[in-house]
Amino acid sequence: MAFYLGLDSSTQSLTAVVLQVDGDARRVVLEHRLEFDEALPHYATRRGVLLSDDPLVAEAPPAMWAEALDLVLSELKDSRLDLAHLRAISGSAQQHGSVYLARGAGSRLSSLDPVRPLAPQLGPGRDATAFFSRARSPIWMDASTTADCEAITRAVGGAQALAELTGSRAFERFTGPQIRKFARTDPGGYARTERIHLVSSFLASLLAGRHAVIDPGDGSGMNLMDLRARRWSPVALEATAPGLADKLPPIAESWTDVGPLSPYWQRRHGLPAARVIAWSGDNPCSLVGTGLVREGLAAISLGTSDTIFGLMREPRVDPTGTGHVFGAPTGHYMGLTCFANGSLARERMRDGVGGGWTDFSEALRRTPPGNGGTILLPWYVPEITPHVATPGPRWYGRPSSGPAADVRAVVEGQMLAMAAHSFWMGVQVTAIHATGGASVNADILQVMADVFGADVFRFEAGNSAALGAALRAWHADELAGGTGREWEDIVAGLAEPVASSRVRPRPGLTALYADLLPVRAACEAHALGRGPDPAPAIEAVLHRHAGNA
Ligand code: XUL
Repeated sequence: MAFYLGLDSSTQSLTAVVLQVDGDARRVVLEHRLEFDEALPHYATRRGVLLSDDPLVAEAPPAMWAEALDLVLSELKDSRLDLAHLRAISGSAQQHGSVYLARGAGSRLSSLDPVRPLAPQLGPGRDATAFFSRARSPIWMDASTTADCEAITRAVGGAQALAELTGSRAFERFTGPQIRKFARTDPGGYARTERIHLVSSFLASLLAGRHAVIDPGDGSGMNLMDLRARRWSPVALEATAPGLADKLPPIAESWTDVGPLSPYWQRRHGLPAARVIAWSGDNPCSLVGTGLVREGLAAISLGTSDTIFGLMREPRVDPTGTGHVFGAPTGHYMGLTCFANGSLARERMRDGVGGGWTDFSEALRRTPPGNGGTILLPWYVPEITPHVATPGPRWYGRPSSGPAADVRAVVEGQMLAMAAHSFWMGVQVTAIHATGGASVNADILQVMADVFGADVFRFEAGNSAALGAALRAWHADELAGGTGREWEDIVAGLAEPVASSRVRPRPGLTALYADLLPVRAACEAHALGRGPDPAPAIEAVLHRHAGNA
């Protein structure tokens, strides 16, 4: 019998999931969460983020993430599990955030004192040198690096060239632009930096007591990694900051054994010398934690923002520059596209039909698929995909017949947008795992199934990133032990959707939506000032599907 620990350091909390494996039997035996604001109020974060005068700046204290790790591992001791059986630990962390360790950090990592808690040891040392060369870490919500994005893009030869090289065009929250800003605005701090870690590799380093590697899953969120070669791109490094190659950890596969849990954790928390497996980003870990270990499966998360992601065997890059390609922890790739107008837009229409989700469902059932030719681009807030800076919904085709039709317009508008903006992944989707708040609504899932022409299953995601990390720890331990297991076997029975939740596509309606897709694309082009009035195209589709729409 063996235990595997998966941790997820997200924006607001640290979650632990313990997986018990006994032969072929596997089950989750512990789930535990610590909220940063509540458990560690002395860092004065709000939802895990430090207050800032500049609305574009978003930072968090790296010492808080370390202290949370110390607390959660001490709390594990209080569980009734016999952790002598703990074989391996891996983790997941919010992507893109960076941690700056000062000169001498490597030796301090290896000599942590088990008699004292961790956090005070990460302050200035006996010789008054700081452990961090920057006390506040920029995180994924930061949008303050537009000038750096532009400079990097220019130096690398344009947005398309950067996307082809690293998997994404330059994004403000990505680590390369953040490092460039730091080197530019605090050259002294940059010079004092021995190692720049991601949140994921920083926490793995604390556990192993030595600088850990960065895995390709999280490395691809930096605008610095050559996506295909899975190593740092000299061109991107050069475009970012001087001497950067010497400050970054090496990139190594996601199943890398970084070393045993360091003496600090063994002595302080009574843990065994378990393997520390490379950590990864939360999205790559969720890919495993939602069971998407083969091409053809996609996850759609319907939350504050809507996200679609799935595994890709080949690194195809989005030519429109809105999607991301990350490394997948399986050794493949993953595509991810994010839409800012998710639940807010749905709630707006729900309020129009009486304010309840039952009314929302009822409206979907009462209105015809295709919505009588009403097409909505639901850009109530600035949109990420496609890039829309000036918000405002754009209506096309025949006027909406009222609040119920508005409900259908928002759901169809969102599903058609997700289908349109995931074609670039080049994957024929046959099944979708739907997660997030709105995925409990079977009528929304029916539209999803009809638009994608794929079976849709509800997935109770819970702690999918932490579960993915625990499964990765198990996978890596099996590999290191020479046994090895197929990914399909690793996720079986754990990272699976609710079997009875299957929603099947209706072929006639899939044909209708297939015809509406280019029409919606024409509406989008028109709204962005790049195409003619789509009205004739909408009428033509209505005519063709007169019985359905
Ligand atoms: C992905 C991204 C977020 C963070 C959240 O590109 O920025 O999903 O990883 O933790």
